[in-house]
Amino acid sequence: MVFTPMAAKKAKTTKTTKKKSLKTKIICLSHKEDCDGISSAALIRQAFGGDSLLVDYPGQMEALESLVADEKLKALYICDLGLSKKNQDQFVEMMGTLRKRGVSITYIDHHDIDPKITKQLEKLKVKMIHDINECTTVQVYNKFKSKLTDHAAFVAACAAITDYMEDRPIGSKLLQIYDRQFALISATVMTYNIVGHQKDPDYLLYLTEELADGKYPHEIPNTYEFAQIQVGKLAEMIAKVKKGMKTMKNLGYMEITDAGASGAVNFVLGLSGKDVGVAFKERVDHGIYAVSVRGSKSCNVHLGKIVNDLATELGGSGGGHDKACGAVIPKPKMKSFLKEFNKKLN
Ligand SMILES: [Mn+2]
Repeated sequence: MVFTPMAAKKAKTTKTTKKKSLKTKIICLSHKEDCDGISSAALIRQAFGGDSLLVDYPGQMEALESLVADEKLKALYICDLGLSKKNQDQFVEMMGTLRKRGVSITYIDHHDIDPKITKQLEKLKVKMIHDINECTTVQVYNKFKSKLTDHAAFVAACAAITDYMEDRPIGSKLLQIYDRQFALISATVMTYNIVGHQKDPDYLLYLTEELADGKYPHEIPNTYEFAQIQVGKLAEMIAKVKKGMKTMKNLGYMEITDAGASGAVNFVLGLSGKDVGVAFKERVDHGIYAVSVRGSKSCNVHLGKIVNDLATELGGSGGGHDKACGAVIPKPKMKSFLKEFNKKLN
């Protein structure tokens, strides 16, 4: 533009509207630890563009704080991140701050949620897409399929498999489109790449982008080789769990030092012969334990709800599904957690 006094005047008068148009950012905050979270972020990216912000449960509120401070934020999608008694009120407060600024918010999830919190979020006009019977990606697909490619159905089917929800009404229909073995191996390879790259945020973003671009896991370089290495580590884990696992009356448990707790927990469950398995790993820099919990098919209590209550009582946080959940427990309280959890399972 030629700079004339006229243009300068015009620029001045449009200053207020210019400030408004500074709000340009579209962000998807999603769960980085599993296929459902990464796949949700990929489909939101395909449908709406924008950037993905991938977090784990301990990092969830910190990331939200940075978003609350971001004046450029225009639209926020929050995927596959369940709330707990510890953080739900602060979450509502943050959503209130963002809504006051006119940020459009969509919350998509399938974890157990306090009905009181749902009501408060709905009152703030947060768009709630919440169904405990379908994984998050399947819900994202179902809601926004008009903006998505056919490949997105495949990504959603993979997420359903890894969240043990491929037998649900919508999830099972999506899986039927594909050869079952093809979907299973793709979902599994994707999972091993996600789990093995938890400390590599750039890779997780790259994976999200490739999925959003319509790539299959086998088209992304080295995914199968990487999965093979992860499988080898898991085989070593079986031997370690056999040796190091301990039991109480109602659960098996083990402290993990050299791998993720979530990779070991299914072995603790299976090899202990109990209906509940617990694996935990210290986060040295945070003074906490990251805890993973799994229940067997015959476990008939809602583990996510029990863990949410108990973790909150002990000054931590937690929650999740009936047979798969997690918690963050302050280091000195870990023994009490195991003892009390065992009691509550009676
Ligand atoms: Mn999920």
